[in-house]
Amino acid sequence: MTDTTTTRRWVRRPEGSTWGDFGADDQLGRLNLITPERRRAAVAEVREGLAFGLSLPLDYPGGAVLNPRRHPPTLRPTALNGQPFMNQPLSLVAERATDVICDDQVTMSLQYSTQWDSFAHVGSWFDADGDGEPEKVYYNGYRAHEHIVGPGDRLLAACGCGEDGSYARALGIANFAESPIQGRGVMVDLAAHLGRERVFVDHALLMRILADDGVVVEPGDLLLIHTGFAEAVLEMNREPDPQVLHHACPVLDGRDPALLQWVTDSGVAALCADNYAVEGYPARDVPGPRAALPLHEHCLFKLGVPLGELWWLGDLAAWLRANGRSRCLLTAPPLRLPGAVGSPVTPVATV
Ligand code: UVW
Repeated sequence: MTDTTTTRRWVRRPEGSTWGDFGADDQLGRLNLITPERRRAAVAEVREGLAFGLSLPLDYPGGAVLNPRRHPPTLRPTALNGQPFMNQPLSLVAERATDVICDDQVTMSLQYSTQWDSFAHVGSWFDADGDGEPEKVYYNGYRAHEHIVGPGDRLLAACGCGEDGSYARALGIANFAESPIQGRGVMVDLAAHLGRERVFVDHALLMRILADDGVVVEPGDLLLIHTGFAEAVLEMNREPDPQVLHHACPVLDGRDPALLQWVTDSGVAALCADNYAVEGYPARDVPGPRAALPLHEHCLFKLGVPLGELWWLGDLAAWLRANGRSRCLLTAPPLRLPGAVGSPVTPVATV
C-alpha cells in the first residue's frame, strides 16, 4: 500500500505509534508484515500434517460473568409465515418435495468466546487534529462518529442498520478476512512455567520464559500466549466461578512500559491468548489519567496489532512441548462480517 500522506487523517500521531507507516488509509497495521516470504516460512513449519482446532465451544465460558455486557449464543430456527424451519417438509414451499429442512440463526455477542478484536474495538481520547482538544480516535486517525458509528450518529442510516445499530465503516473485523490472517504462530507457554497462580508477567519474566524454552520471535509472527485460563474455563463446564475467572492464571502485565516496548520492537503481527483480555483487566495501580487496558491501547490504537482472546491453546501447547517445538502454521481469518468490531474465530494450527 502506498503512503499518500497528503490524505492522512491526523496532524499529530501518538508517540511510539505506527500511524502512517503502512499508508494513510491502512487498516491492517502490523499484519502488513506477513509478507509472502514470511508466509512461506510459516508453511515450512508443517512437517507432520497434524491440525489443531484452537477454538473453545462458543457457548463457553457460560453466563455473563466475564463481562456483563456479553451474552452466549441463542439459536433459533428461521421462519416463514409463522412456520419455524426445524424438521420442516420442504413441501411447505415446493409442492410434492420430499426434502426435510433445518435452518437456523443466532444471536450472540461477537466477543463472547474465542474471538478477534479489530482496531475499531479500542480507541483513545487524543488530539490527533492538533487543535489542542482531545477527540475520540482509533488506529491511523480514524474517527469516532464518522468512521466508527453507533446510536445517535448521523451516518448510521447510510449503513442500513437502523437508528440503534452500530457499524465500523473503517477498521472493522472484515479487513482481517479480506486479507486473511495466516502466518507463523509462535507458542509462549506461560502456563508451563507459572501454573495456575495469577502472576503479572512483565518484560523480564517474559524474556526469561522465552529464553528457557528457546523461543525465538521474529517480525510478522503471530504470538500464541498459553496461560491455562481456557483449561480453567472448560473445567467449570459453563458454570463459571467469578473467583477463578478474575483471579487465576498468569496474565501479561500491560502496565510494564518495557513489555509494551518489546511488543513494538519485536515486530509481532498479532497477540492471541487463551484468556479474557490478554492483559490483566482492569489495570490497577497506575497513577493519573491512563488507559484501563494499556496493552489494548498499545496494540489496537497505536501499533495496529490485533488481539485474539479466549483461544483454546492447551492441546497445541502440550504437543509442541512434547515435540521440542514452538512454531506452527496458523490460519485464523475472522468472519467476513461487514461493519463488525469483533468476530468469533475458529483458528487452525498445523504442525
Ligand atoms: C473489553 O471490553 C474488556 O475488551 P476485551 O474483550 O478485548 O478484553
